[in-house]
Amino acid sequence: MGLGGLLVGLFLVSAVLVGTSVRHGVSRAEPEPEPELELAEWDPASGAFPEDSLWPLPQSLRTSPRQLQLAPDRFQIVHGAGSSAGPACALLQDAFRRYYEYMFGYARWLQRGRKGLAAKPELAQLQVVISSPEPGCNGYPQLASSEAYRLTITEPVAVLKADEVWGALRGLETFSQLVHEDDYGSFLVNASEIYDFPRFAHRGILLDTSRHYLPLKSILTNLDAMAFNKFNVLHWHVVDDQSFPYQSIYFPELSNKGAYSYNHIYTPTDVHLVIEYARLRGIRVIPEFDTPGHTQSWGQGQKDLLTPCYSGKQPSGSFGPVNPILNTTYDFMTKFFKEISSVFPDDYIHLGGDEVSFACWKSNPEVKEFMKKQGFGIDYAKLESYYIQKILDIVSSYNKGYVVWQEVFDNKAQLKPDTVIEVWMGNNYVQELSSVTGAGFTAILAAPWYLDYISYGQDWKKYYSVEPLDFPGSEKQKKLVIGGEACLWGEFVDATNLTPRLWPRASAVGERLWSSRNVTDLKDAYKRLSNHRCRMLSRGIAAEPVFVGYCAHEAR
Ligand code: CP6
Repeated sequence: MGLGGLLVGLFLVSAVLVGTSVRHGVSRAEPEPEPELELAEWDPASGAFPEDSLWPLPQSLRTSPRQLQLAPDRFQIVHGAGSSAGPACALLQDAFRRYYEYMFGYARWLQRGRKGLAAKPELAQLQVVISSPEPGCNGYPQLASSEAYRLTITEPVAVLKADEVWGALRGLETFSQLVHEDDYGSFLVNASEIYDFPRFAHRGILLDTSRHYLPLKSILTNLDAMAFNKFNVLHWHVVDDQSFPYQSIYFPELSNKGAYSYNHIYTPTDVHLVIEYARLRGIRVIPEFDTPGHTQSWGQGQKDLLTPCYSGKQPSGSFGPVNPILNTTYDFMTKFFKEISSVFPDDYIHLGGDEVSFACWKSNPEVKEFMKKQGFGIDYAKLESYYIQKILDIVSSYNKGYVVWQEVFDNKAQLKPDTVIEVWMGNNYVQELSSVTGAGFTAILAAPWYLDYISYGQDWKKYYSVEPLDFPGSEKQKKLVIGGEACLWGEFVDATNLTPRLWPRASAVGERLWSSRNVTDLKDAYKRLSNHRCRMLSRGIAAEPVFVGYCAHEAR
């Protein structure tokens, strides 16, 4: 973050809309006994509620009117007694430093020499306690990771308890959202008790780096914004028809020929950087290598990979999807996915499988011959399934799970029961969720959240009002929906408009996937989202306005 970002960060949460709305009913999913905290009703005369800028709203939240003051030059975030993590945990040390900066910015310099604190009790420390020894600080977040945390803010110390470091990261974000600066430059936090955990385990953002190349910086900035919104999966749609920016170690010709230029690539170093930056924020990176369709760029650097299309008896000179009838195709894919499986540490790879056009396969006499031999008749969906099943077998031999777009399920491919189906077609997604989970498969919902679509007005409300489990099905089926993704396809998006197009509209999806099902009040959400957007702005994220209004920090 630049100097400007830090300076505006100082004046952050004085951006409050006066609290006229009713306080939120928050769920109490909490199994443990309530701690002893004096919790009076909030006094509306005092202005804003402390939770007025929380986003996404925690599962359980109790705040008291009792305000504690933080002195930037004394306040510390430290490892608490009994924590399985200590100062050797680089992930937490880095997070402590980051969140200190978000809360105080340059205040620690400006406040040197300030007189002692006013009559308010001081909060001296935030102690972070990790209870489980696994996965430690060097592991990667996974689908089954715990992101739960408990945050107890009382004087003289606040305690943040989490099973795993991932929960501590989420709790640090929440703590930083509760600390606000008053009109006199004091940093205050209300005594509070929060117990929080995500409603869905998979909360993703799809970025498309093929239609337009996204500089590394854009990707990293977006990872910051994801952490501010408690997203935990970057679905990296890295290659597609238009370009192949992934620099392969085994097959360098793919990007040499298929990238927009020699510079429009992600080197192995770049890829590692993205993965590590994401890990430090508790974000998984799931790469998508979409085949057999959407592969025009692959054909540039890998001879005979694509199907030659015919016009009449002659090859037309154009190419179609990956050629599913050649052994060389599978030799290539075996090596290629071996590399991908070792470069990307996540347990899952996205294998695409969407929008396969059969026209070219139909035109090719050798493909026709193959269809006959296999007994597929004229059902090209069978040929697609034949191809996909071979790819799935290759990838599972590397001990990876896989995500595929819904057509792979719709075409009735033989799928392993642990296949994850991503539902993207907008017309019938409610029924599709029923069918996918009815067949026992795990599902991710993307269909209602295509954020590359824009329209006049506050379309965040439309994204916010989606209820992912509102489909006909049993409790068992509902449990199979592991989450959702906000997709930002890249046809009309590059580094100039990526951030404002995503944020804060994706924040609406973030809260839907994190918070309790009953958090649906648009008026309350509007107030919190507007404040949250100002906070993102002050942290260096060029999030667009929710609607008319202002941010307090921008006038300083
Ligand atoms: N690219 C790829 C796309 C889309 C898909 N796959 C897409 C299709 C329709 C809409 C938006 C995006 N641009 N590879 C479908 C998953 Cl409306």
